[in-house]
Amino acid sequence: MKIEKGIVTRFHSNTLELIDLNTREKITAFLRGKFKLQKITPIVGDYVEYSIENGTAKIENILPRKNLLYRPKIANVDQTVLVTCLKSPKVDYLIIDKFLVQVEKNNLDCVIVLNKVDLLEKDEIDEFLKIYSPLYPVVLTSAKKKIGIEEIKPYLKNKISTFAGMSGVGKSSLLNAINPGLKLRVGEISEKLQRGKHTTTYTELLKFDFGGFVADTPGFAAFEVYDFEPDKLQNFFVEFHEHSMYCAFNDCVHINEPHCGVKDAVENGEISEIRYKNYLKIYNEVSEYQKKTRRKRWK
Ligand SMILES: Nc1nc2c(ncn2[C@@H]2O[C@H](COP(=O)(O)OP(=O)(O)OP(=O)(O)O)[C@@H](O)[C@H]2O)c(=O)[nH]1
Ligand SMILES: [Mg+2]
Ligand SMILES: [Zn+2]
Repeated sequence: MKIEKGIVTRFHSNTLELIDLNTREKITAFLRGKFKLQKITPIVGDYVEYSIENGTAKIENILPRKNLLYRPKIANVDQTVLVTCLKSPKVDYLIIDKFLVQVEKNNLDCVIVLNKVDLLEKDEIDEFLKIYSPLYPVVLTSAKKKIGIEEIKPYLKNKISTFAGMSGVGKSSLLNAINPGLKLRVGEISEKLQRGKHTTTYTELLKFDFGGFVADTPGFAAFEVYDFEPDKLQNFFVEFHEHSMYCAFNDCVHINEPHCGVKDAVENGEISEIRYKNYLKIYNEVSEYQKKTRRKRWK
C-alpha cells in the first residue's frame, strides 16, 4: 500500500478534502474507523498520510501538529493576517487591540493589513501607522482600487495564514484581489447597521497559485477569550516588555503602582497613549470575566 501526504483543506461530517502535497491534486478522503474509536478527528490544516485502495482515499495517519487554534479551529498556522479597516464598517483601535491580544495569546506571528484606504484621509492613515507600524508589519491596501496587493504577497508565500478581522472589513475581497482564481463570495455592508453580514461562514484552507495556504475565516464578532489571569495581559502588549524592567515592583501591572517603567514610557510618548488606554479597558474586562467564571465554579 502506497502512502501519500496531504493537507486537510475542508471537513465534512464523514469525509475530508485534501490537497496532495506532491501532485497538488484535490482529493476526497474517508476516515478509518480506528480514528473514531480513538476519538481523534483531523482538522483543517492537519498534515495527513493517506492511502488509495480501489479508487478510495483513506486517512492512515494524522501527523503531529505544530499548533492548534480554536477560533477558527485550524492546525499548523504560521501567522495571522489581521485585516481591518477604519470606516465602513467602523472599527476602533480597541477592537484591533483585542484582536492583537488573541494573536499574542496564541503566540502567532502577525501582519496587519489596513484595507479600504480609499475611504481614508492621509492623517487617519498616518495616525494608524504611528501606532501600529513600530509593533507589527503593516500593509496598506484597497481591494477595491487594487492598492497594496503586490506588497502582501511576499508575506503569504509558502506559509499557512489565517485572515482574521471583523465581518465586512474586506478579507474575502482582498483574497480575490491577491489570487483571482479563488472566487470567494463577498458581502455587502449593511447601510443601516454599518456592519458586515458574516458572508463567510465556514473555515476552509485555500491554496494560493504562488504557493502557500490561507484560511478565509468567518469574521468573528464575539472573539473575546479571556481565559487568562489579568496580570498576564501585559505579556500580550509587545511594546511593554522593554519598559517593564524599569518598574519598581516585580509584579507591576502598570496601573496603580508607583515608579512604573510602562507608565513613564506612556508619559514621554514611547508607548502610545491609545494603546495604554486600551490596555486598561481590556484589563478591566479580563478581571470581570475572571470574577464571573470563578463565581460560576463555586456554585
Ligand atoms: N471602499 C472599499 N470597499 C471595499 C474594499 N474591500 C472590500 N470592500 C467592500 O466591503 C464589503 C465587504 O467585503 P467582504 O470581502 O465580504 O468582507 P469580509 O471581511 O470577507 O466579511 P465576512 O466574510 O463577513 O467576514 C463588500 O461590499 C466589498 O465590496 C476596499 O478596499 N474599499
Ligand atoms: Mg468573507
Ligand atoms: Zn509597571
